[in-house]
Amino acid sequence: MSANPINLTTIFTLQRPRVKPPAFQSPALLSHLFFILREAIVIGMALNCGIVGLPNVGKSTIFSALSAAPAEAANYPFCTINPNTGIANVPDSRLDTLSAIFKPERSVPAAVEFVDIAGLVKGASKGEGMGNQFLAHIRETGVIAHVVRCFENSDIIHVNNRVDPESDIETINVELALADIETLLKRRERAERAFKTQGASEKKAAEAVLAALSKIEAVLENGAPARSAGLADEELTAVYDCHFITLKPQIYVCNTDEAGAKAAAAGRPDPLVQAVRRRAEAENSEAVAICGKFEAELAGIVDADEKKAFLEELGLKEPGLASMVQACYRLLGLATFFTAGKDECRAWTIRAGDSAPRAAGAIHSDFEKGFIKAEVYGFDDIVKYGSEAKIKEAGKYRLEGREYIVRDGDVMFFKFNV
Ligand SMILES: Nc1nc2c(ncn2[C@@H]2O[C@H](COP(=O)(O)OP(=O)(O)OP(=O)(O)O)[C@@H](O)[C@H]2O)c(=O)[nH]1
Ligand SMILES: [Mg+2]
Repeated sequence: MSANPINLTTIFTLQRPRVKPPAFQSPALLSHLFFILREAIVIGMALNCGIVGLPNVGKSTIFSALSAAPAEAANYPFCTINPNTGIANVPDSRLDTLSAIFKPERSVPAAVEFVDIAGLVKGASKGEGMGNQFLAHIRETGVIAHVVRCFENSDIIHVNNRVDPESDIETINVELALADIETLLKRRERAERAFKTQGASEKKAAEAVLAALSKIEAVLENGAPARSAGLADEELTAVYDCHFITLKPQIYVCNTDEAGAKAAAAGRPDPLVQAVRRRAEAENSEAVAICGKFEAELAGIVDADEKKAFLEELGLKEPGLASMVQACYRLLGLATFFTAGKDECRAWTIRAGDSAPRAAGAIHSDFEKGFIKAEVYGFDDIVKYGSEAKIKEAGKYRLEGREYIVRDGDVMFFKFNV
């Protein structure tokens, strides 16, 4: 069999076949669906993220900056009454560097989908405010970005009339846990009914669901998130259809003023940001500090030099939004590899630890099925040597096989047979 290199651009224009979920018939099928959906996070839209927080903390401002889409942002609580979905590019300066070297016709970053919902308030799960009805819109996202107000401004109303990140976080997390308890109770009722009325295999499935639900209930009742229940894969599969919000990884986004973002960039976060960081660390999560207002203005600047000058004002190397997206990647255990050529330079999202054929499958399933080998070099190599020819001369251009575990930042070219 001879290697059959394919012009990647012809593949990129192909429509990716949509994965059709199997019917919910048996635990095995359900488990299959769970893994297909987990795959979809990696293969399809790459990553999607739901934005939560109290009203008026800057969610829509950050959302607009992310997607450069006009979500309404206004100085009154509950301004957002319709969920907004936007697609943002994953900012990655490595892709810019590759594009500067290869000068391709197009440069395609990875994408993240963001869903912005109305602010939640204390009592949301009992119908207070407007946020609760929108929680459904974030149930199917992969990660939650919890925006916390860390800027003082007496002109911008805070629902509790004081800027207090710790108490704000508690309010939101309790509401999310209560929303999950509501889902849990409904699911339990269904499982109990199935247990009483159905045949042996359905009984067994219902039993598995009930067991997983009681583990989750125990933590939720203590105000802790479902993810702290430490469920095994089979248990997660059993309750997959509940889409528990607190089962998703959550990052905290401190919305600071410009001074706060500057201080955080210089490694001297202010006390409000520090409080959020402590909280995030205690949960094995991450907190990023960004100035939503600044990021929204930055997103409107097209000229690269002007953008750079604007960033330098805050002492930033890249937009704060980049650190937010990167934190989501880390939490979800995602990684990036690149394809680079004259036609196109492109960033692809995979799971950290994926093998070369799996990475090939992120481009097209045929690449994975017919995988023969991959030509690989590291992003650092192209920076160091300046061209693929020089990388080859230096003996750094590698051929890797099926077992190769892709490293974040690898530049790859796949050879395959169909
Ligand atoms: N000073 C300052 N104001 C900000 C910042 N971010 C947002 N704001 C202002 O705060 C107000 C509320 O911002 P939004 O983005 O609409 O808040 P939200 O969290 O989406 O609010 P709801 O949709 O009502 O839940 C707007 O007037 C913003 O301009 C910031 O970083 N600094
Ligand atoms: Mg809003």
